Amino acid sequence: MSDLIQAVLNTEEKTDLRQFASLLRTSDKKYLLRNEILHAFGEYCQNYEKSEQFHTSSRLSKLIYYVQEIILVNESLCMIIRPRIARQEAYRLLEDLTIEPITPEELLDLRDRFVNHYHPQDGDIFEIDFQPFYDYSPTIRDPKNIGKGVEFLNRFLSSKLFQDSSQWEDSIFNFLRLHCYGGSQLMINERIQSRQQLSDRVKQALSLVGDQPADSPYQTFRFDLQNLGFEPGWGNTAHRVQETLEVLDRLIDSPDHQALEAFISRIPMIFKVVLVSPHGWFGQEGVLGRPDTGGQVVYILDQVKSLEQQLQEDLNLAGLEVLGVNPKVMVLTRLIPNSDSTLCNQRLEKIYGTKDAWILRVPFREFNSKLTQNWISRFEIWPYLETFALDAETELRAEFQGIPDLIIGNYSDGNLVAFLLARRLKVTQCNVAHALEKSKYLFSNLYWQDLENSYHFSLQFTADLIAMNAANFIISSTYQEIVGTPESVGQYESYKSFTMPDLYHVVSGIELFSPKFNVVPPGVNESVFFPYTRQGDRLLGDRDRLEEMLFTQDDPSQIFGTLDDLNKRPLFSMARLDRIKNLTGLVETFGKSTALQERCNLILIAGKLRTEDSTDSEEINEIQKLYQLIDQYNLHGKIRWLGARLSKSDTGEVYRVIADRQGIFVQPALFEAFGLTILESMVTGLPTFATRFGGPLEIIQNTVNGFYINPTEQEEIAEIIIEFLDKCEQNSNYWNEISQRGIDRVYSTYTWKIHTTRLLSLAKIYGFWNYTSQENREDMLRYIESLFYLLYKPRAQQLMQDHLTR
Ligand code: UDP
Ligand code: LCN
Repeated sequence: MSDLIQAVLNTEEKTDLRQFASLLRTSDKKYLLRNEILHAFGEYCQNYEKSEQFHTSSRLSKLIYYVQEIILVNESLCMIIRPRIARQEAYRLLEDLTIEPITPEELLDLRDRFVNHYHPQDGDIFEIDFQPFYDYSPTIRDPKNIGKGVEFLNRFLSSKLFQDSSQWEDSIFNFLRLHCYGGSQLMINERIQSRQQLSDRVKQALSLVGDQPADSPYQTFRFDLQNLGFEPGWGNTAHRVQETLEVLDRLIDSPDHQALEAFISRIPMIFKVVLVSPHGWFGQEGVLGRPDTGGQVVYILDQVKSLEQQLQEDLNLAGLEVLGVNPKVMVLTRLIPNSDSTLCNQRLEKIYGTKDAWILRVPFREFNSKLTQNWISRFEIWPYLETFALDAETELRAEFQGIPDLIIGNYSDGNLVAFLLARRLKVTQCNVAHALEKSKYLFSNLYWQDLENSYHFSLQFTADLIAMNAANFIISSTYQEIVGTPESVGQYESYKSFTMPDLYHVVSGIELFSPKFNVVPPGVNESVFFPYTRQGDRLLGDRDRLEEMLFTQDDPSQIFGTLDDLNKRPLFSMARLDRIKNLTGLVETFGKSTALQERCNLILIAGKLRTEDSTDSEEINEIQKLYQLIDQYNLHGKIRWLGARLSKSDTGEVYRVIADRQGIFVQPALFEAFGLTILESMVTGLPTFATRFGGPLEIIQNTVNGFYINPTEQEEIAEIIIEFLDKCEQNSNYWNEISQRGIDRVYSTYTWKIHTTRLLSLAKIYGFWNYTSQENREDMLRYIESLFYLLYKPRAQQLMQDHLTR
């Protein structure tokens, strides 16, 4: 990148750079983000009457395109440049146009200085640096391959392992001996004593099963195989056993990484899984749409069902029915004694549609009953998590009659608890972020001290660093969740280097090129959310009831507004009433556009209608703002706002009722980590307009199967929707085309079957590599523990003291 700067300095564009820099120096803004920089450059081009070609294609414009931030301190102008994904460089530009590189450490100091928290006279600040722990582990080279960790790891480690055939055969032999379930040995027994013997016996077993009819059940030749040294786990029929043995035979003779993956994926290694999600209202009914309870709950409940099914299928295929082996899945959450008519005060709740999957609720210890008896915001729960993990361990051991094989953490708090549990139980830890708050709140780290009372980011970001580094593998819903896009920084990427002034500097918080990252997007519950055209699967009674509720029913207790003209096209949105969901922005967009009001009715399902019914400050603010906007733009007669909490099946039907009227779905969030509502509306067949900031950018292919909108450009949103409506008028099939392509997109790419097959295969392969490569993570885990005990815990205890005095 310094080449690009140099290129600017070597041409007459140098004068432009000087003028642009001096313009910035005279402005009031001293910290500019990318949008503001682009905007300022646009203004510069206009004021200096620069050509369009200069604005968009000059060397300077290219340089500006890569600048993420500009910080003005005294006379120097610091540019933070992101020349490509997952890479950051910083330079200081002096008035005489001298350019100097800035080291990451200097940059952190500079940021501290910017907020007046730089005190070198008091000594150095604590630096967190994870890089040394990653220096000896393999890393991906090409940023394109970030998020495809397991493929890389397989290829890399296989080639190392296969170099020495005896070491390789030892590894697979020892690994096969490990497996047992409830005291019964699986895969191979003590009749096979060495790797040489394994190779011979595989050939004998192959000839034995080769003599059986392909579909003969495993039971019929089980004991013959046992005599040769083979226990259950190879397959449920002669054909399946033969296939598995053949893969192993090939692996022993001429190993290759694909065969290895195929073989490991067949070994029954996972029977009991825990999913951790402590903070929210976690239940199956009456919880969605509450503050802190949205997509994460939907994601986990759907994932559990699919996971149990997939585990059962895998175990049956492996032939474990003979041992009566069944999988068990537990969702670990907090028990909330004052549960506001939900089941969140019940210790165990069976998950519908499963055989043996449960919600296990463990209460926070009663430190301050005013708090721990009630729901408390996710930003306040940090002091309770360590004891929660300890209590949960006892309960999980009792429920499983042993320990789980895999622990999946969810969100910052669940990932921290997953780390504590996995460390104690020595079990594989998988992380799912859902949404990392750091990038959601602008300058959340730089001004953490001002935000601490409301958000306690010092605890959350420390917990994130601990959990993401400790995890054996991380699954993300999108690529950009890890490393962003060419224009924007990824959620994990934002942990790479940052300052928490006066607390610590993170010099290297996470290795983004680590193979621990894997993109595994979620799916959508296909029995609830399905195309509106599948009339036979819809219940007429529900349809009519919900149609009335959406458009005409008079029930002020949960519905606000009446519609003057029922024939207008419904413009629908549904979300929790968080600031970031920006439903108020959508109302404002609608309010400002008379053209939209002439053609559409706005239908919202969101939060609550009355501030007195909410205890969440963001929700209260949003409720007030919504009413204020409705009055300001006089939207009476044009908007319906439902503060109702619908059952899941009703939610599915609501989208379809909107689609019956050829409506559209708009998701206007300022940032959306993934966005399950987008999958739901698309699979229903609703043309979907969703924020371009976050996951929707990967889900939707713009103008093919949906549309991007920029939530900060309200006029433009209205224009995009109106253009769509115009096209629908010109071409009566246009709505159907977009609708069908949205449906196809979800079925081809976002299903739970794809998700869980991948997840289980990852869990097995990471388990295998952790065992065989004997990767020594203990040094990193000890470092992580010291962060937990010396940094996190004292701060959590301090917060607890604050709670006790409230
Ligand atoms: N949801 C709901 N009722 C509401 C609001 C949301 O049932 O009032 C559901 C919605 O159908 C979706 C989930 O909650 O399944 C929201 O997930 P998403 O990923 O869109 O956003 P999150 O709330 O997790 O940020
Ligand atoms: C949290 C979010 O904010 C959403 O964007 C995701 O879709 C949801 O979790 C499920 O991962």
